Amino acid sequence: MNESKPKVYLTREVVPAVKTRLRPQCNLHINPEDRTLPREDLLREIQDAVVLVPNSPDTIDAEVLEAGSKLKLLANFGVGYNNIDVDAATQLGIPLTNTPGVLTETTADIAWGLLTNVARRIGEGDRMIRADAWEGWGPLQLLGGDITGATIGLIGMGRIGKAMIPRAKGFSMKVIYFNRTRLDEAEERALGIEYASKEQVLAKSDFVSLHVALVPDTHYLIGEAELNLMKSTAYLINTTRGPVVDEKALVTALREKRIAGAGLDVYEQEPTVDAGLLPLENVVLAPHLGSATIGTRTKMGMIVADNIEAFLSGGPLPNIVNPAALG
Ligand code: 8YV
Repeated sequence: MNESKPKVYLTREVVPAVKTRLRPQCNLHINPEDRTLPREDLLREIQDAVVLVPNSPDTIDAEVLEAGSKLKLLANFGVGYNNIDVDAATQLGIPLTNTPGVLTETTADIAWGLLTNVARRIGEGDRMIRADAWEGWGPLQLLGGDITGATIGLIGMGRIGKAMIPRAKGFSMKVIYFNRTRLDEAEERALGIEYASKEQVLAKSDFVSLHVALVPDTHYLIGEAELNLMKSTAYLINTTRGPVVDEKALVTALREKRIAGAGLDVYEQEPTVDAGLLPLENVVLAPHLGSATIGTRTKMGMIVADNIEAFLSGGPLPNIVNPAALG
């Protein structure tokens, strides 16, 4: 390791190909433990880091950024960056990059997996078999909701929201959507989707899938009032960020069967999952697996490396989120 080269600190491991690419160019340090970096370690490691590669569980607030007096780049491993105080980074002149595009299909796949799993009660069946409680086929056993031909409501129509459309069309579903900014009508026609208000999407859909970024406006986008608008036979799928849904309100809605079920990949206080969710059969719980494939995590790492290399060579940053940081 060449100590004269700039220190690049990764808060978590990456696939070997990414390390092979970065090592010759920098002084690469990686959290040696297979767990979220404790805050005191982050505050220590950032002191002499020139580049920090954070992950979504790391809180990169003003205190952390100010401790990084040499910090010149935040190369986030992930597309979402709600864990980073972007305004503070911008004020300190620290550019932030992310990894858009490469996890779109993978995240839509996990949303689809949760949707099929919860509607067809696969998790419940799996638990029944493992508990040695399956007494054989039954005509009324684990009857679920129909997917083919149902109506799906997509809330958020960015890359991942759009990637849900061909999946839904493959199941002959009607697709309605709500987005802060409506698409133009020609695009809606081309995609075969209909715009509706958030309330109408909630009221009309058999499946509601969330694809908005977590920003102040989308915090608790789905709470008690919104859950009450949904059909009692409908399912909620969340693969974006936990705080988009009021988890306590969701527990109540699921417990009281005000909705049929939910498929969740994200939680309000990860890795803590509201204890009320755990005994419920009508929810499928995944541990933030949205981008977790070998191919996607490799591509994400390569985008992180692209941005670090661009920074080291003084070139433009391909995925800068806060250009104002550069003045
Ligand atoms: C990542 C994600 O696994 O990219 C995102 O926004 O949520 C996930 O794909 C996570 O952010 C890693 O830091």
